[in-house]
Amino acid sequence: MAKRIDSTPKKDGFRMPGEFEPQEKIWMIWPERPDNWRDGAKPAQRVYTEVAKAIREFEPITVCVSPAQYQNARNMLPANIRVVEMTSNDSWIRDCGPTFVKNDKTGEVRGIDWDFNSWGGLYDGLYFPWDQDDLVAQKVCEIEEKDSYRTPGFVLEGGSIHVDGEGTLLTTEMCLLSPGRNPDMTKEEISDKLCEYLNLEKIIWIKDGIDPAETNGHIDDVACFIRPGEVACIWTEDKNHPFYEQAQAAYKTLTEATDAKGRKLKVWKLCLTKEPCYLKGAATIDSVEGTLPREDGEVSIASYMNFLIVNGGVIVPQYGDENDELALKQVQEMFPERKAVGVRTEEVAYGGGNIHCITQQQPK
Ligand code: KQY
Repeated sequence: MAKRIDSTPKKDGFRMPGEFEPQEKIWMIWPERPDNWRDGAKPAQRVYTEVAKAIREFEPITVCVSPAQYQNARNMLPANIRVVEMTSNDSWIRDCGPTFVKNDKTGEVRGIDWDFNSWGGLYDGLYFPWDQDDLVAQKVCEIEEKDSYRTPGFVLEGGSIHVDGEGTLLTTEMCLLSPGRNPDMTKEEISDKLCEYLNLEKIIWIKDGIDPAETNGHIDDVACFIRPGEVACIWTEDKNHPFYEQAQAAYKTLTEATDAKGRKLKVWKLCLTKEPCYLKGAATIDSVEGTLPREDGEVSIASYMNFLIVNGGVIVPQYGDENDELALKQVQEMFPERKAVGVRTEEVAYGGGNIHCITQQQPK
């Protein structure tokens, strides 16, 4: 039986592990909504299947699917991938699913069920309603029989944070201080909340992300911990690149930062795509009130930083860009002990996300 716990992870001795720590499994949600995904989500379903198969080479994976898509997903996904029926509003489990925390003494894993409001609620959220997405964390914890913490009134998405598992968190001011999340809380109050729930001593604030219109600048497009004391950061020397300023500023912040243990960080550079990823097939995306109109040629945010670390591997987004090979090589160099595997995911970028934000890891 999974219970709600009326305490905080820090008080109970739980901490959020780094993504590079051992994992039990990965969770995904099957894409289907035709007002986000082009061509009735069929190309996205094929790409999600490729991502799921790549992950399954390294560890178990569960895919959550609506009743309407259950049979299709079950038939498209290999038998060694678990499929469970679950209603949702879209397919972004990193953001609406639970953040798992672990007690190192007992080995117990629990979930944190943050409030989810579609990346900004009625202020600048991406779709309405989001009530079913907001239930995903609770449902995953029920299925896994993991007790969970609730944070009523406190909005957070998993893609807006990265941790080193040793007391340090990376995030952006653009996202966490955005008016659509927790407008009545100060930066200090937000920091205190994160420290209490994720068991942290230090937050490194990067100013801006690269997708203000979608997630208000999630950190997972910009930088992440690859192991304690070491981070990867987007990088370009091309002054005309649309993300030049953000990459330079993030790199400077990280090279000047120390972590919770007082270490100076080793910062690895990860290239950006040479060319922006332009949306194609916008005319096949249903137009409905309450979602942003879409047009061919608009820039889809495509960052190699949105890779997923799994047991023994790293699943790296590829976009058919000149820099795909270089990005894969750079990630492989960061993780000599893991196998870097590229998967073409421009289709996911057309829907507003990438490998990291369509997956959630459950620690061992
Ligand atoms: O975390 C993400 N990148 C999700 C973005 C959702 C976009 C919905 N169109």
